[in-house]
Amino acid sequence: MRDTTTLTIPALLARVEAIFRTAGMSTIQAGALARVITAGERDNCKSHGVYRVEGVLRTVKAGKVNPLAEPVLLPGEGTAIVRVDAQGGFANPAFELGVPALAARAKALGLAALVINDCTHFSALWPEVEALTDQGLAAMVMCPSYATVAPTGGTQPLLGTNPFAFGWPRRDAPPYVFDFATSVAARGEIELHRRAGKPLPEGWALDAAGQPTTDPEAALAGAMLPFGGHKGSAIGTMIELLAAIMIGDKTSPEVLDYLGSTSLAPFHGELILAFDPARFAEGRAGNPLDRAETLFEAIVGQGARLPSQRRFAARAMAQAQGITLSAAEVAQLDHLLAQ
Ligand code: NDP
Ligand code: PYC
Repeated sequence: MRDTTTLTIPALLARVEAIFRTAGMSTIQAGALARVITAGERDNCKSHGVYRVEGVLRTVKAGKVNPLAEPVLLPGEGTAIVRVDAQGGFANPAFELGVPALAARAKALGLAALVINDCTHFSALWPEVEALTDQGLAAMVMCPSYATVAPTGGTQPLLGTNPFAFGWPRRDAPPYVFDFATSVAARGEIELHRRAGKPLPEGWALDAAGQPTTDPEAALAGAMLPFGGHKGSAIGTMIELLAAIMIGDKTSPEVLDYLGSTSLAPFHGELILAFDPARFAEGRAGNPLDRAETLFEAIVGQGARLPSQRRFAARAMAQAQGITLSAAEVAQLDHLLAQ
């Protein structure tokens, strides 16, 4: 058996979409999911790449997501809030439906929000941020997940790994984008360590007895830790407040109660904020996009790298040479297609 297989980006997209269609998902759901998973592999973000296909199918089989859902746009005319009811389907097609209205509203008002309710969400947030930076907008995206992270000073899972992403548009360069879990690492990273039989770095997790552990199994059964101590703990809590409680959707503990397991993709809401930098700077000296370039140059000038630089380099490589999957990953995709 070959160790690796290299596929073009469209070939991987078609393969992932075919798996979802064979599992009974609609074109709207299957297409949006295949795009985000393929983008994860293309950008070498393995924690939200093809390994997530299995979890999606498990969640469909468990009846915890509607594979045929048709999201509904509730434009909220006259307000800054665009809402999409995902109708129990995945967040990604709901986002694709809502983003044109969000961008138009942000350009008209200076800032606007997209609220997505009643969705299953398992993906990286940077594709959503980039959909807005592509339109010249700055953006923030956040959502809860399920209770797997102990607040700083505590020992029991309560907060989610609650991802937070930010993007800033640039004229002649890929956007400035960061996207991370508010836990030390995404739960997907812990799972990938478990599969590879590798210990975790110290400081990532506690075991079920509340003691520090580097054993991925023990970490999955215990609690993950927030990044940056009390600071990450507070940001994770803010996400529970804004992207769960404020939008009338499930908090991470409520998601875990609803699913009864972290082996299924979490069901909750999502909050996306879009800003038009030009509108915020009206009447002030200096173009905000130009001033931002001065800041980025100063960062890079010190030898630091911008977030997403690694990802954009991986994307350029995949676009030129294709996406390389391990034999195990290919076998898994073949197996899931045949199911
Ligand atoms: P990482 O720690 O891998 O990366 C976080 C960010 O920091 C990336 O934007 C990365 O850019 C950047 N970065 C890393 N190293 C440097 C550096 N030396 N200098 C500057 N920037 C740097 O992310 P996580 O493991 O925390 O999260 C991974 C993914 O998991 C995210 O996409 C997140 O959305 C997703 N996630 C999704 C959840 C969900 O419920 N849907 C829950 C939790 C996480 P680069 O990529 O270029 O390295
Ligand atoms: O990697 O932490 C994670 C995660 C949780 C839900 C989706 N991804």
